[in-house]
Formats: sequence, structure tokens, C-alpha cells
Amino acid sequence: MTHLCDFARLMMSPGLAIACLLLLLTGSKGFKVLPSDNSSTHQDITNKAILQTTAQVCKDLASVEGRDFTLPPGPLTAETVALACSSFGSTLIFQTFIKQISLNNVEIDLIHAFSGEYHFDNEMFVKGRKLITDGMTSVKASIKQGNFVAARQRLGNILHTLQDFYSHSNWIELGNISPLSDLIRSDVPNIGPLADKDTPTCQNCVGGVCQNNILENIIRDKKLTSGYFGIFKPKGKCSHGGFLDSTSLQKPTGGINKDASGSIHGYLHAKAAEVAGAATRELLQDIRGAAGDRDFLRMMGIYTNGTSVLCFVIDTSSSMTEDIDAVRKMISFIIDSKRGTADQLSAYILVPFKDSGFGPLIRITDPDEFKAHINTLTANGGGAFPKMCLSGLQLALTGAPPSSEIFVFTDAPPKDLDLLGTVTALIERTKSVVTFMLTGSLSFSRRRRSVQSQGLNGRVAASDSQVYLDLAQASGGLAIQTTKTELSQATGIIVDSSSSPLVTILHAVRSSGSADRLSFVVDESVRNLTAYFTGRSLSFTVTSPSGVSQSNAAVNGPLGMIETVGNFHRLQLKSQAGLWEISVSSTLAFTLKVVGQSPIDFRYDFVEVNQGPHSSYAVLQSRAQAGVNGTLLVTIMGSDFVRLTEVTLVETSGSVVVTGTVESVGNKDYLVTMDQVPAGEFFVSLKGESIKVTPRAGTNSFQRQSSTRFRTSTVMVTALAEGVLEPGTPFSIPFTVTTNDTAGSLTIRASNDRGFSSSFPSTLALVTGGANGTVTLTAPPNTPSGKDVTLTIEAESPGATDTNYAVLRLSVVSMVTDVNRPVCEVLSVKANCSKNCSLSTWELSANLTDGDGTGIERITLRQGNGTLNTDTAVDTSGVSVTMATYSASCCSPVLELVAVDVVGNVGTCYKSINRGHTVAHSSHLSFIMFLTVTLVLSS
Ligand SMILES: *[C@@H]1O[C@H](CO)[C@@H](O)[C@H](O)[C@H]1NC(C)=O
Ligand SMILES: *[C@@H]1O[C@H](CO)[C@@H](O)[C@H](O)[C@H]1NC(C)=O
Ligand SMILES: *[C@@H]1O[C@H](CO)[C@@H](O)[C@H](O)[C@H]1NC(C)=O
Ligand SMILES: *[C@@H]1O[C@H](CO)[C@@H](O)[C@H](O)[C@H]1NC(C)=O
Ligand SMILES: *[C@@H]1O[C@H](CO)[C@@H](O)[C@H](O)[C@H]1NC(C)=O
Ligand SMILES: *[C@@H]1O[C@H](CO)[C@@H](O)[C@H](O)[C@H]1NC(C)=O
Ligand SMILES: [Ca+2]
Repeated sequence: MTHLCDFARLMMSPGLAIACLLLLLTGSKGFKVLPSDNSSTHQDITNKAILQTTAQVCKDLASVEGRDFTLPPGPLTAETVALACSSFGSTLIFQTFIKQISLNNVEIDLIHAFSGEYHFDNEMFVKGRKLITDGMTSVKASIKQGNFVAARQRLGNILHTLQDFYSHSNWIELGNISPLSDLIRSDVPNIGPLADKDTPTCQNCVGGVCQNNILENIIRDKKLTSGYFGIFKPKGKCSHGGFLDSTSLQKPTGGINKDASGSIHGYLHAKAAEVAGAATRELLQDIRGAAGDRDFLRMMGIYTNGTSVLCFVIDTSSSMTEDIDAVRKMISFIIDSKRGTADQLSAYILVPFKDSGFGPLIRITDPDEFKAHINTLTANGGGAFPKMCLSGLQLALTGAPPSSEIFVFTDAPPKDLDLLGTVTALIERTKSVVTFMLTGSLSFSRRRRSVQSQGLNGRVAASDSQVYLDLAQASGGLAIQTTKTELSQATGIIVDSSSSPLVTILHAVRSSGSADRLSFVVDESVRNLTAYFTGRSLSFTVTSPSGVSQSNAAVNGPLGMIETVGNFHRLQLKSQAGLWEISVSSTLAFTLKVVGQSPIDFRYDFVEVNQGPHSSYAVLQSRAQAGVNGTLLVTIMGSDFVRLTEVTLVETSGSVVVTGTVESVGNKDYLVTMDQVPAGEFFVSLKGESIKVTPRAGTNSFQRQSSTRFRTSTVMVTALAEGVLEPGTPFSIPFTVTTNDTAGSLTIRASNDRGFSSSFPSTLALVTGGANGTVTLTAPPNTPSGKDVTLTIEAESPGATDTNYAVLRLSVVSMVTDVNRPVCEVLSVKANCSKNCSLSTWELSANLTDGDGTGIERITLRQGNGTLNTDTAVDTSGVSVTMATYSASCCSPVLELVAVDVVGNVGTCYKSINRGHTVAHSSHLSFIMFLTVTLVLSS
């Protein structure tokens, strides 16, 4: 029975629904998710372990590359670690990714609340370990394919299970002070010894104190057991414990969990949390070994070459020749202007499309290589006819990191309009910002505008471009309509968007002409304040906090420069903290967006919450439900010194609809609850203040707005995919739809970004407000392990009045049969170190092999800045052996070699010599060395 509540909802069973409610109240099991006392939560353990491991990786890298590494004293933060990693610009993204992993950790308590294996309950050790080791295989395969989003998702999931072992089993009660490494190894056939099903493990807890309830013989024989949770347990077994775990009232009464200091075995909570932290680091180190240091840091968000990506979706039909030339110029300009500055881009992404096809997505990290690639791009075939634009955009949205800036260039409407719902869903889920550069029939040329564009041409053009205008608005992007010849003058917007860290301060959209007065607060952290206006018949006046005004007529005025291209106006303002005002008057629709560069930003998600003693939450992968209460999880990024004071939902027109109740829940997280989430489309707007004392009053508040607009729905779609797709094997994803409609039928659409074959019911009849269905997805047999696929399941209410979706990112992972780690045999060590270490060197040689496994793919130095040489030969039994020789200065006395096989099993060789001691080389010594190394490998 997985996820009892969904099950109850599906079966429309009141009994089960009550059980579900009760169990939700008892809450999830495991280290807590929301802090209540000074106990360690899953987030605390995860954050700390990631910071420690990332710092270690940067330290090792620095040492191997002969650089200095310094960490300031005091607790690690994303800021101090990013700085120590020489990647200060990565702080925001590092924080975001840690948060993402933590959210994927805690969601297990919500979506798998009642499956014992996810929490090592009910003595489910074999299944629990399989979840971890299968997950590790999947994480490693995803990293290898560059699919870091999928890697982080699964990593967070398995860390939950790993950490729960230390809270729910008797490992700590057995006196252990270090992790059970076998939990992350698939080459060890068994863990244990385990107490078998018929062996009693506990006795009643007596009195209020419960310290010695695990049976003496279990402790003596070092047998592993864990607590049972729920309604029934076998005879003589321990319970999880807690006042709503019914099994804890059955003999033997009590329980053994160490979830918090107030838990029944709370006296061991601190120890359990500490060992869980060590176990988390151990798992991260294994992933790091398989990924390699650079990719590990990339997965965590520590980038060496800038943090943002620039993503282009380009129409390459013959009518686009001029546009592509302009794109070439823009890209050259951007690359050259960023060369050698701190503000570089980490990657460039390109997705081409035409009338007859689209893709593939190309991702290039080297700027010159990207320039060269763009230069080979030619426009041919087709013309200004409808194109596969949305298919290309779908690929970009799933292939670019979340919150990317995406630019679409086209001169024709989309012909794949069936993807409109999917693309909108992906924009809402990824929070990427899509800006459209529309030319040709999609633009209003000067001539047309001068004829007032009321003719047929004008109206056709307006409706042709409407889809793009809507998508731009939904994403918080702009729709820039210009002539082909003027296009290259719009480069500024792309330069701004590729500068990090970009934040939105205000975004207002008016669908018809009006006169407005808008104000916004700019704080002292904001640089490069820029206002964008789109609109064809527009006049505006901007007033700075000190009262200086500039109108649109002053191209180079006291506040800044105004550039105009087609319907687009960009005003670069001289940043000044305080209250700004913009009055706009327009006879037609217009948009206004104010952005700046600031380290203070936020992320937000609607979450499904279960309140109670052990609350948990999971990010909704769908639109939030309208008409009922709802909760937003808001995290302040970038600064430790700001406090959130107000969160509102604002309509695109700018009027406030709902103000939420803000509650700080630690880790810079806030839960914002709303009694009734309104129906419609909204931006999230927030206000906060600096908690550092500022000299001048009135300048310590800040304001931010979400760039993406979100929509609420009365249709709810939930889908749960368990496990991974195996190439060639159909995979079922059950889903549930609920709505307040009671009759009629739902229209269902499912689409994926890889073109995998899928089947699903195109309509579902409603049965008392609900329906369920299944999407079956099959990855072709030749799909490489580690590919991911993003599936969007859409449900439209009867009469097409409302839609919602569920977006799932799934991994394709092949079964792994090679579970063994590469083996390292040290053959000799020659260390002739004199007192002055810089005058002497030492050497080591070793044979490394993967036996009959998948073979060694990579050998790297993790510690030691000497010289490593490798040479591969095939021995007499046909096994490939890599001979490694290493020599280093005696001042670098430690060597750690990492050998990784093709599927990511990691073996290491460790050797530390005494610097300044003379060690003679002898066969006896090398035998001792061999023992040492073998010990390290199996520890
Ligand atoms: C990072 O930047 C340096 C210097 O600009 C360049 O040589 C290197 O290839 C870049 N690395 C990546 C991964 O883009
Ligand atoms: C942003 O502002 C800084 C100074 O605050 C300036 O040096 C830099 O050139 C600006 N960047 C852009 C893209 O305008
Ligand atoms: C939402 O509403 C339900 C029923 O009206 C209530 O039981 C629940 O506590 C509310 N949740 C929150 C987070 O306020
Ligand atoms: C469904 O809910 C919405 C919003 O609460 C409401 O406007 C609509 O009338 C409801 N529909 C039905 C069939 O009850
Ligand atoms: C959901 O699926 C189950 C099993 O196929 C079925 O028995 C049940 O009636 C379905 N529920 C709804 C609301 O359609
Ligand atoms: C190390 O590997 C090489 C190449 O296969 C082989 O010739 C040599 O005998 C190996 N040494 C030992 C001690 O196994
Ligand atoms: Ca192997």
C-alpha cells in the first residue's frame, strides 16, 4: 500500500480517508522535517553534509592543482563554501540546488509516508538498501549524461532513506558510532546479521523512561532490527513509537525511534543525527568518485565559469536568413563583452526548428565553439509558414536548467498548437523566462503602424503572434516585435538577461490601454536597474527617489538612456535605493518590467503540507487548487541578513488579491498560508527588510516579484511514478484527476520531450468528481542509461473550462550487472624522504583492474599533487590491467587514487608516507602496503 491517502482518494473510501488523515496527523516518520526544538531535521543533516563534502572536494581540487584553500572559521554556509571554492558568483545557485535536494529528501515523508522500505521501518532492510543502491546507480548514470536535475532529484530521495536508517534501526543502540557502509554497496551480498522474522527483539518499555527495551541477546549478538509502524506488528518486535503509532501500544510496548530529542529514544537523537550525517557524506563521496570532481561540483551548483546559461530556440527556415545573421552578431557581441569578466556563462544551448521538424538540443560550454556552431547554422527550406516552434521550445524548457532565460526567434506562428498546454505547464514548473523576438508577419513594421494597423494585415498579424505574446507573459518574458533589419539592435535585452544574478522587482501587464501610476522599492543591493516597456503607443515618465524625472521623449536624460526597437523600450537607470515611480499612459496593451542585479532573491513553490507533530511537505508538480486553502514555501536566497515580512498574490494588473500569513520555519524558509487560493493567474510579490542596522531610515526594505506567472485550477492531477524506466520495457504511470464537476468526461493529453512512444486514455469519464488513468511510456531499447524524459499529463475539465497537469521527470536507467569496484594493488613504494621534504621525492606503483567487470574508465588523483602516469595492458587471463606510477615531492605525503568503472563503481587507493623518514623499499613492506590498501578498499 503506497501513499495511503491517494489510495483512499482513489477508492473514494471514507474509512481509508480517515485512516489517512489520522496517519497524516501522526505525521511522517524519520528525522523531522520542520524544526520544533533543537533537534536535527532531514534538511539540517542534508545541508550540512553537502556543505562539508563540497568544501572537501574544493579543498582536494585546490591541493591537487597546487592552489591555496582557505575556509573562514565558524559554521559553513553556502556563501563561505562558494567563496572558498573560488566561485562566489555561484552562491545563489548552490543554495538553490541544496534546497532542491532537501525538498526531494523531505517529500519522501509525504509521497511514500506509508512504505516501510523508504524509512527502514518494519525490518525492511533488504528493500531499503536496494532503494539506496538502485538510486545511486541512477544518480551516477544521470550525471554521466549531464542530467543534473534528475540526479539531484533522486539523490534527495535516497538520502532520506539512508538517514532514516540511523533513526529507525537499532544501529545506534548497538553502540555503533560510524555509518553502516554496506548500505551504499551493492557488491556486498548481505547486510546484517539481521534479526529474523520470528526472533523477538524488544520488551515493554517500563515507566516513562525507555532506554533498555531492546532485548539483551539482540544487543549482544549485534543483530539488526528496526521499529514497526502502523497498525499491526509481528510478535515480540520493536515499534517505531510515538503517540499515533498504534503498534507501540501492543506488547512489547514503546518504541525505538530517535527522530527528535523528544522521541521515545530521543536520548540517542544527537548521536543518530551525527552518524546519519557521516553516512550522508559517505554516500556523497561515492557519488563524487563516480562523477568526477568537476561534475560533482556542477551538480551542486558550484560553477567555475559563470552560472547562467543562454538558451536560443531558433527558426531556421529560409525566410530567417536575416534574423540568423542578427543572432550571430548578438552572440558574438555577448561572448566578446563577457570575455575575461567574472560574469561568464556556464553554457550555451541551441534548439533549431522549422516547419518540418525540430532539434536536436545542442549544449556547448566553450564560447568560441558555440560561436563557430552558430556560424554553421544556415537558414534553408520552408518559409514564413507555421513552424514546429512549440516542439523546439518544449525541448529547451526541459533541457535547460530551471529558471533559465530562453530566447525564441521566429517569423511565423506555431503549427504544433497541440503542445500549448504542455509548454505552458513546463514554463510554470521550470519558472524559465521566455522572450520572443518576432519578425516578419509577426511584427508590426513601421509602415503598417503608420497606417494605424487597422487593416486586415494588422489583425492577422496580431492573432498570429498572440500565442507568443501569451507565452511571454506567462513566463515573465517579453514579446519583442521588430523588423528583421532592426532585430540586432535588441541585443541589450539578451545582454541584461545573461547577467547574473538577475532579479525581478516589478512586472505589470495591461491587456488594454490605460493610464497607470506604479511604484516600487529599490534596495541598496540592486545594481544595473533596468526598466523594459513593450507597447506600440506608449508614453511614460520615470521618477527617482530623489525626485528626478525623465520621460520617454528624453532619449538620453538625467536618469539614463532609452533604447527603442520596434515595440520595445529599454531604459537603463542609475540605481538609487528608495521609492521609484513610473507613470505610463497607453492606448493599447503594454507591459512594464523592472529588473536589476542583486544577490537577494527568492524561490517559491506551492506545497502540499501535512501539519501535525511531524509535518512534511512536497512541492506540487501541478497547478495549485483554487477555492481552498493553500500553502507556499518561500525561501529567501542570497543573504543571511534579510527577513520576509509580506507575501501577496497579485493579479497581472498589479492589484493585490490575497495576502498570506507568513511563518518562518528555519533555514530561511517561510510557510505562507492562504485561507483561500483565488482562481485565476497571479504573480507572487514579496516584501522584506534587512535585519542589519542601516544608517539611514527607509532604505532597509526590499521588494521582489516572481517573473513567472502561475495559474490556479479546480482540476487536480496527481501522478506517481515509482522507479525508473528500463530501455525497451513499458513503464506505467498511474494518475488521478479530481474536480468539482460531477459528470461528463475529462480530456487527457500526455506528451514527452523525447518522442518516446506512449499510450493513454484520450478521455476519462468522471465518477463522482474523480477519475483515474494510466500513461504507459516506453523508452526505445537503445536509449542510453542516464537519459531523462519529462512527461506532462494534462487533464481538461468537461466543457474545457479549466485544465491542470502533472509534470514528471523520469530517468531511463539500464539494469547494472557490474556491482564490483575496481581493485587497486600497490606493487611498490619508494620513499626516501630527507628532513627537508622539498629536497626529496617518493614514488608508488600500483596495478588497478576491474576484473571481468565493465572496465576502468577513469583514474584520477583525489589527493596528492605529484605526477601520475598510467598504462593499460591485458594480462594472460585476458583481463585489462592499468599500471599506475606516481611520483611526488615528500612535501606532498598523501596519495589517494580514484578508479571508476564504466557504470560508476568507485575504488580508491590510499597511501600516506612519513615525510622526512627514510623508508627502504622491500617486498615485505610492499606486502604490508598491500594489506593497508585492501583494508581501505573494503572499509
Ligand atoms: C572556463 O573558462 C576558461 C577560460 O575562459 C576556458 O578555457 C574553459 O574552457 C572554460 N571551461 C568550461 C567548462 O567552459
Ligand atoms: C552593472 O553595473 C556595474 C556597476 O554597478 C557596471 O560596472 C557594469 O558594467 C554593469 N553591467 C551592465 C551589463 O550594464
Ligand atoms: C485547510 O482547510 C482544512 C479544512 O477546511 C483544514 O482542516 C486545514 O487545517 C487547513 N489547512 C491549513 C494549512 O490551514
Ligand atoms: C468549481 O469551483 C469553481 C471555483 O471554486 C466554481 O467557480 C465552479 O462553479 C465550481 N464548479 C462546480 C461544477 O461546482
Ligand atoms: C480507480 O481505479 C480503480 C482500479 O482500476 C477502480 O476500481 C476505481 O473505481 C477507480 N476510481 C475512479 C474514481 O475512477
Ligand atoms: C601488473 O600488471 C602488469 C600488466 O598486466 C603485469 O605484467 C604485472 O605482472 C602485474 N603485476 C602484478 C604484481 O600483478
Ligand atoms: Ca566493476
